[in-house]
Amino acid sequence: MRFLNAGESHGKCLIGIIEGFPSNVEINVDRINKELERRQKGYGRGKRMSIEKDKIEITSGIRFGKTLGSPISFTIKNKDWENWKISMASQKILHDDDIKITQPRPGHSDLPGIIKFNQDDIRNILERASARETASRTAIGALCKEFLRNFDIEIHNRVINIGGVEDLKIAEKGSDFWTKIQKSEVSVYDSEKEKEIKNLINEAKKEGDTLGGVIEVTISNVPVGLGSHAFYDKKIDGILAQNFMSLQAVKGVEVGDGFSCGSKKGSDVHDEIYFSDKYYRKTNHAGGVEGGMTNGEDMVIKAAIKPIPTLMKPLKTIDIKTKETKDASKERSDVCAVPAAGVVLENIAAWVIANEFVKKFGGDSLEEIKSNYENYKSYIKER
Ligand code: EPS
Repeated sequence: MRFLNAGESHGKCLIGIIEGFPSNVEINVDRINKELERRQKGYGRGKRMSIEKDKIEITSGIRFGKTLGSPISFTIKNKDWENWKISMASQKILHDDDIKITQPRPGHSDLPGIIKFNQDDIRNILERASARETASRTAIGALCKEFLRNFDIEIHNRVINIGGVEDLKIAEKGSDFWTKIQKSEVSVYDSEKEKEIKNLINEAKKEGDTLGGVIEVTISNVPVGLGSHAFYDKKIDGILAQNFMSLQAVKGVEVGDGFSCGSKKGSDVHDEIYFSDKYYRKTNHAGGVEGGMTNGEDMVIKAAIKPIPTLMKPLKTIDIKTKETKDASKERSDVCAVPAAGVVLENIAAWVIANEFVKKFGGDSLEEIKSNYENYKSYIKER
């Protein structure tokens, strides 16, 4: 499968196309819209989210609620476009030169972007760099989740750190674990930590500052053998890392114990192998990946999100027109978008897993893939 997306933050709409999606997959549009709604929420979001009400409009590839095997295309409207028709017009229209943004934000794509693309208005870079783009990637992932449902593959995320307040509690990981996290406004399990984090966000907002954090994504019921040890671009951890790093503001990705492996001994890092009907491990330091392949345990991937570079109390920068020291530009923005990023990462993971699944169990229709998958499962039972 492959996908393309397009759209500026304050343009008319976002667009996505997926090619190679199998036929006969039932698509529940309400569930896709629910994912889009989840992405819009989270404590610390700015005013833009009260303007938008993201909904997918399918324009091809689905008939009577089932995929056709032809390219699936869709749009998501930017309601805010009504307020930006002049400053984001595609036609050559007369406009005031004052609308140009010339004070790049440290940490943003502003400065490298204008140099690389030979622009003198930072808006020509920031519009596409904006995390608004992630609405279309969420929709693409949500379509993939519809496919993965057929194989009981589940993907969840939780926030384990915002601004230094950590929620690492997993001891009582019961049946309500994910439901409780989904209900939390900052995607944590511990309600005390939630309060602490919300206070921290309020403080950062007052100070004109922003906050980042760490997200953990868990993928369950993945069969052994997605990805491959045999070639660098087939290793599933490598593919996941590339896709996770491509999310705006991600500065680090860990699989399983990740960076902490560096200070441990081999005997504390590697998960011993047991057998009872099937191979299993009692620990999961590897995060479900060994040698670039899934090993049948839960896949656990973390991503570090830097604080958003748009500060209401701006950092110093250089004006690209005058070369004078100035305050960095301010755009309406979020104080903390970590919970939203968690939803996007879930859906990015859905894209990667669905794609790998289709590669491994290849076929044009859902039925064909299911039959290949069942064959593989019976083969695994014999191992
Ligand atoms: C963003 C800036 C804000 C965010 C936006 C990402 O938008 P605006 O400049 O319109 O206030 O709200 O996020 C979204 C629009 C979204 O849908 O997630 C940025 O500069 O990255």
